[in-house]
Formats: sequence, C-alpha cells, structure tokens
Amino acid sequence: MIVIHHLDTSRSERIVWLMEELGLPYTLEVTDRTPHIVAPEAFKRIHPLGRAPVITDGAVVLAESGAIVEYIVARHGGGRLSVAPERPEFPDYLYWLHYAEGSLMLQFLREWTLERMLPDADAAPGMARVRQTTKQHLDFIAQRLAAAPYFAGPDFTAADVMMLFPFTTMRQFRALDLTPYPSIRDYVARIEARPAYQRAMDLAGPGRKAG
Ligand SMILES: N[C@@H](CCC(=O)N[C@@H](CS)C(=O)NCC(=O)O)C(=O)O
Repeated sequence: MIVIHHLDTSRSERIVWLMEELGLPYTLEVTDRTPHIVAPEAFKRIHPLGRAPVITDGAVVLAESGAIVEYIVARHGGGRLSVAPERPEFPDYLYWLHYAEGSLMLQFLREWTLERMLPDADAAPGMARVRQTTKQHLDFIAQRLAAAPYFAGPDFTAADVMMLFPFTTMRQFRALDLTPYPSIRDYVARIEARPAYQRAMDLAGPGRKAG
C-alpha cells in the first residue's frame, strides 16, 4: 500500500490527486507546516531532504513529485494517464511533465524569493529580466493551452497533474494575475471541475475538509 506523506498546502496534493484519478488505494499521512511555513524537522526521518511529497511503497521511499508521478503511473497505473512512447503526443507529455518543476516552478520560486529578500525588488538590478522571464513562461503556457485542451494534447494525463499546482495552490503563497491569460483560466476551471480533483482537494488541498 502506498503511503503519501503530505505537507499541508504543498505539492504533495499532486500525488493525492493522481491516486484519486487512478482509483488506487493509499494511506494519507498529513503533516502541518511550522509557523515559519516550512516542514517540521520530523519530515527528515522519512527522507533526508525533509521535503514534500514523499511516498513509501513497501521498502521504496521516493521523493520528488515528478519522479513519484512517473513511478505510480508506470508501476501501479498500468500506464493509465501516461502516453506510450510510440504515440505522437509522447514528447509533449514528457516535456510538460518535467517542465512543471524543472522550469516553471523554478522561475516562480526565483521571483518569489527575490521579492521576499529584497526590500525594493523592482529597483534591484536584474529584476526586470526576472519579471520578463515569468511573462515569457506564462505567454508560452497560454499559447499551448489555446492550441490543445490538455498539456500533452487531446487527453488529460499525468502532465496535467504536474502542471496545475503553480496556477492553484501556489497562489496561496504568491499572487498570480491570470486576467491576461484566458486559456490558462479556462483550463484551470475545467480541471477544478474534475471529481477526482475535488476529492483530492477535500483531503489534501489548502482548505482541506478531512482531518
Ligand atoms: N521539486 C520538488 C520540490 C519539493 C519541495 O520543495 N516541497 C515543498 C512543499 S511544496 C516543501 O517540502 N517545503 C517545505 C520546506 O521548505 O521545509 C518536488 O517537486 O517534489
């Protein structure tokens, strides 16, 4: 049985959502953030970096949300919500699944960290370029969602499970104005209507109702 170690208001909601989409059994262990909004030290007993998500699956201890998503889909999902290598959508599937953490979250966190560290961030050298890079990412994503209903193409996949968090729960930490991006707003609304997403948010979203 997979155990999901979930940190309140965090990326680990992705894994709860994935399990709900796949209809797989799991145990959810929820940990609250400290008053400094980080993970408690005890999280390091599960994985040395003390970050969420982490899953255990028998003897397997696995961190990093993208790796966990690929692991679950491949080992327990029978390939559901992934794209087979021979399909034309396979490169897009891989790209967006990895882009979510490898590029987009990195950029959002870079900007957010600078805003928090610098008393007048917009006066700092290089900040205009950071803001411009964020806009470039958002334009790029908006273009993709204007051309396809889901990131990998016609079907909802695990790439969507990776890509949603920056546009939903991440906004609890840092405002993000999506007014100029109707294709992103429509996409978020469509995903938020999914029953499995709603179940996952009830269990592990920022306003979780259970426990
Ligand atoms: N790239 C990693 C990021 C992991 C990460 O930084 N998780 C955050 C939660 S969203 C965390 O555990 N923060 C707690 C802390 O900084 O102490 C992933 O996708 O799993």
